[in-house]
Amino acid sequence: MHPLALIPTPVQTRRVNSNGRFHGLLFLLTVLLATAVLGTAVLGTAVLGQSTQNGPGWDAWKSSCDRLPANQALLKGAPPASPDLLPIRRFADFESVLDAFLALAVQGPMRNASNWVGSLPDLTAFLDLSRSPVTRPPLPFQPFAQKLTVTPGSSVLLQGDLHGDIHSLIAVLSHLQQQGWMEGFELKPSAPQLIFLGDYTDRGQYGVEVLYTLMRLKLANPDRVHLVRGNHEDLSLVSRYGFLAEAQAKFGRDLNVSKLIRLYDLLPVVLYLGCGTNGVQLCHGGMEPGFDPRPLLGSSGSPRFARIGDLRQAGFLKAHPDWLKADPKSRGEAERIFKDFTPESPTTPSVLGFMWNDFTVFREEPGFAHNPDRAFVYGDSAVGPLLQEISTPGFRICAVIRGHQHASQSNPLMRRLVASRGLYRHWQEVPSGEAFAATVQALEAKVEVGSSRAVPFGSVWTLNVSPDSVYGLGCRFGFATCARLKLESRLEDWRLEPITVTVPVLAK
Ligand SMILES: [Mn+2]
Repeated sequence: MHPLALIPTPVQTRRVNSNGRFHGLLFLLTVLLATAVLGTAVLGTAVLGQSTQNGPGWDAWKSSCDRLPANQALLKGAPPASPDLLPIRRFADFESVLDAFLALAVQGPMRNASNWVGSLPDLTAFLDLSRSPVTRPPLPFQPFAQKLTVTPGSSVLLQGDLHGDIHSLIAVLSHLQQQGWMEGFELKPSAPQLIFLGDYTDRGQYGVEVLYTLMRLKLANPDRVHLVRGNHEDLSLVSRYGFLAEAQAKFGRDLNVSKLIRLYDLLPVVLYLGCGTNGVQLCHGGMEPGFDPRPLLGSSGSPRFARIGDLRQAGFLKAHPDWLKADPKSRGEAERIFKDFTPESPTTPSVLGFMWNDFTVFREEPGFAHNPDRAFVYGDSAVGPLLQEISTPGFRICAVIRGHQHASQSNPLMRRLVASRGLYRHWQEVPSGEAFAATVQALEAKVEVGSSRAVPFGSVWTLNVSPDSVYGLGCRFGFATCARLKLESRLEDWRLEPITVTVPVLAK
């Protein structure tokens, strides 16, 4: 059966409800039974010391990906690629890169207990590649934060959701090569570091190829490529939204699900990037007031890691009686919903905000609200004060840059993302009938569209999702965006620059 036949109709991301999880688990059980023979016996055989020579060179890889039909063409009913056309035909070829990626993660700086701030995770379990969320005993959920510092004058490139869109990823990387920043999979010494903000798979048909490309990038540039964990880097989501079905259709019985999903737990759910005494929160979703990053931010050295541990959302409210005081309805909602808990998964007993939460579009919308179909939504009045509270004198978190908030049908945020060249700063306008209905064309004259933008304190930026997807098709855009963040000593001198790239397969 071809992958397309297995994959459910794309719908907008929803928070996993008990029904959804049940169906996901049923599906997962089927997949696990099918792979039980291979099971976990092959785990722990990680190939050590492999770096860049794990597979085809860049040119060969690119040309084999270029032959694939676009997701948009498949969505419009075009016949899928024959299995012979798939760039990776055997799980073993994917697995050798996955093994090297996992080995790199557990042998890298996370292995060293002195790089962890605060209470350590159970490193024995955390670094044990024979365990995963589906082994017995299961790998415990131990999400973690990472701090990274760069020197003034540095820049990083940020990429939003890819969702199985290999054509956009290849187009962006090709652009970086044309800029002289990359050669093959390798970043040149003068190039910005690459930071990917999660949601690599699901919804598009090429999650396998996207993940493979990202792992190759990491292996070629271990200290300069960073993968953040999105809400789709989670077993229950990939069971429901297509990636496991895609991988099973491509690799059949050889697929080792346990090993495949093992990598998610080795990705930070938030990356605090610092420069001098200022920094930025980079994550997939949004705010998580239950986590206090100050010990991590105040630590010396880079990179440093901290376990998220217990979330103390109610504790945060109690300690900050003034937060949202001017907005009693939002404050009341937070008091009703916030609790102190130990996360058991990204969605239980409540969502992990770094992976799941959202932001409002307009100024003067509520500071805090709960979207029962998804997660918590933060407004302008909540975020600035929250950033102040979780900063330290030596590391002020000035802004948030993230992905995640996308719809396959045109809505106010999607129109703003398209109008602002794929990089939208929230809260530029106040709500009105006119603003809700504004077209992309009208918005181009209203919202920031420049190629170099200041980063004010308290600003929140959403990066657009890649276009070869239900999103590009439904919202009628065909360009991919990554953003270059230039960091200097003074926040006033920071700049965010959207880089838009044509995706050739969509221009045909
Ligand atoms: Mn997401």
